[in-house]
Amino acid sequence: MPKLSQWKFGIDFERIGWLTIDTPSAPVNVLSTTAILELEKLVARFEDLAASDELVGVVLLSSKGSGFIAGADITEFDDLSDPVEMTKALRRAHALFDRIERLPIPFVSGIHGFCLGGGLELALATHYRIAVNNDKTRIGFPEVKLGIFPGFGGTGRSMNVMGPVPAMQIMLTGKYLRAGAARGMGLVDKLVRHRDQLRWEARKAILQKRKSKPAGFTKRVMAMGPLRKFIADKMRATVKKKVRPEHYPAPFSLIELFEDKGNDPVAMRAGEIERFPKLMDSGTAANLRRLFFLSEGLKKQGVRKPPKPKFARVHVIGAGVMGGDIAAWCAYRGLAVTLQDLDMERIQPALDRAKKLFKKRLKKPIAVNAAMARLEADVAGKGAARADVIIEAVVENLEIKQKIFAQVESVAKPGAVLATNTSSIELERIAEDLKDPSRLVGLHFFNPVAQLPLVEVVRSKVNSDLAIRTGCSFASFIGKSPVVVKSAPGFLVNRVLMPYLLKSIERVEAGEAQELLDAAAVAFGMPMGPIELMDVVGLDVGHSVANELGQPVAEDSKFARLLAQGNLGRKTGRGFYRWTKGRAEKGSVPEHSNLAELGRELVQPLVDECEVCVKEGIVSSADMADIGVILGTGFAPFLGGPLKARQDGKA
Ligand code: 3H9
Repeated sequence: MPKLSQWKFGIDFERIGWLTIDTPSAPVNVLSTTAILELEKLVARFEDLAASDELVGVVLLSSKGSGFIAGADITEFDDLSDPVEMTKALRRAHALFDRIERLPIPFVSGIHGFCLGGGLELALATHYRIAVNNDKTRIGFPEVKLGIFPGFGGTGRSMNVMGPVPAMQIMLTGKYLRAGAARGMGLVDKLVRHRDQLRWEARKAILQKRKSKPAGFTKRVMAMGPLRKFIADKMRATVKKKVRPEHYPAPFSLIELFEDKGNDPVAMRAGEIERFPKLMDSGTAANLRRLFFLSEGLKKQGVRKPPKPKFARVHVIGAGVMGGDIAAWCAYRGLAVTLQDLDMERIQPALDRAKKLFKKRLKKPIAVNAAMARLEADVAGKGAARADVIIEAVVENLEIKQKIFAQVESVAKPGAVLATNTSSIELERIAEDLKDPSRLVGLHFFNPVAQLPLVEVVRSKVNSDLAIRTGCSFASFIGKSPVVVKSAPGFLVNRVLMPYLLKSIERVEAGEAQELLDAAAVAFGMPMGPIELMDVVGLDVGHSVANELGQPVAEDSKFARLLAQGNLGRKTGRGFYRWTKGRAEKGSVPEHSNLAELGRELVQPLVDECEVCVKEGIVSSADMADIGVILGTGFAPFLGGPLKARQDGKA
């Protein structure tokens, strides 16, 4: 046997070979260059052993609890961006995966946990796939989120077993499938209940020489003849609603490849090698990779040393939009939540909204009911004494907040997190009357809570490092991304957003068409234009944040008039735009020679303010500003964030 650092291999008395991947000193398995080189040697050995009848089949498993394989090793991608080197590496990996597919003995993959990207591509090159049917299994192609598409033959192979349309859908969206769905779509051949059943089931599959079946004719026909062009056009139109080819070329390149070669899985694979290196070499891919690692870094801000905090119960005070939605989100994520307000009339709308969220996300009535059972109305506030985390989200009034925390502190468990969702009051003042002010942190969520991933964890002059870390741990625990910010007006996101929104509104007041400015910001890469965004945020909210930042709205402005008339934006059906069914009614966009350049001009105040925030220590680094602003505002991820964009001369 060759010397192995990434794999383990042994043959049992039935001549079945057991191959285990175990990436050294890493929490997840990845297909690094070394792993691929070692696998080449292993496969050569399998070929010899199969020829001499010493091996009747191979089972591929993972030794890690986290899952099967999380894909190719992204840390190597910067070194692989040279197109010539990349092409060589791809050819080599393709040749290896083809040899695996051609082995004369059955090769079976046993999948648990994450099976992603290159990991799924390797599993697809094997002859039969068994997956554990539990909540942890996630199977998919996240490559588009890294600015590329599957490059180890996954395009053609997934189309072969799933049919071209479902395969394209999972590659274009990067969505992960659970085991049941993957089985239903043909990506997986067999399900088992527990991880320890994988070996037995794989053994049976080898001895019975089971083989995955290609997708049936009705599925394959979708990629034949003129139908393929029609489907490619539809896919392009759908993707274009979300992203632009000049910003995110990967999904468009994949659709072109499908349009060109989608009727032939083998040609599709060859086409991958031609197109992939260009994508990998793009600024978009480099920036999205950087964001992946920055996001990974955010997870590390929590408590590192034992005892690690445990989160089972959350108590939320204030059942308004923010408090109610924070409570619903925590219940959705599996926590037991009590929601307190003055009476049931105030709590009921939050429970109704929570039910809508659970129905939309969880779908199955049993799961919806279970989530509803986890969310309890608590007028008396009894939940505070049992909670691991207590979040206050009442009106922005210092005295009320101080009173609440004085009460809460007297009943809270010693290690419980005390958090405020304030967006404008200094933490130091809220903590003034606390016996232990070092406990209070800010956990600033964004509206809509279910959609926006960022939580600003607010560091004051008095809170402890442990309180901050525990706040970060909690945010990560509920699936949000924590960014630590200094307690100062607007923290990071509102602070950088407001000058951009207000300057854009000034231009509208001076006579420029709001449709033009909004279209320009989108052409630059923002998810929505500034005027539309102000309507979505709400003019009342915008007004109060502007005041808090010392940038009050001029009294004789259109903004002030709309506000006085109660035209607060989307929520009232009228703001800068009229709104019907949640959509802004926009007029046509006036001609402009360079929309993206105009958009770039519009975002300057945001980028300038980011620089100031870094200088003033609102966030600890330019990287934190970039990831925070992307997560909080959707600022052009393909540009890597405002400061990276400026550094690259793009903003
Ligand atoms: C691909 O496969 C392309 C191919 O088609 C063709 C190529 C030519 N590489 O997030 P965690 C690290 S593209 C390198 O805390 P979790 C991660 O940085 C790849 N490192 O765990 C972290 O390191 P550290 C397609 C990786 O349970 C550690 O593992 N795959 C990779 O919260 C633990 O991670 C993806 O895009 C990787 N592929 O989440 C999946 N994956 O401890 C990317 C993880 O030093 N990975 N690491 O900070 C993920 O989305 C999450 O890590 C995962 C686990 C969901 C798997």
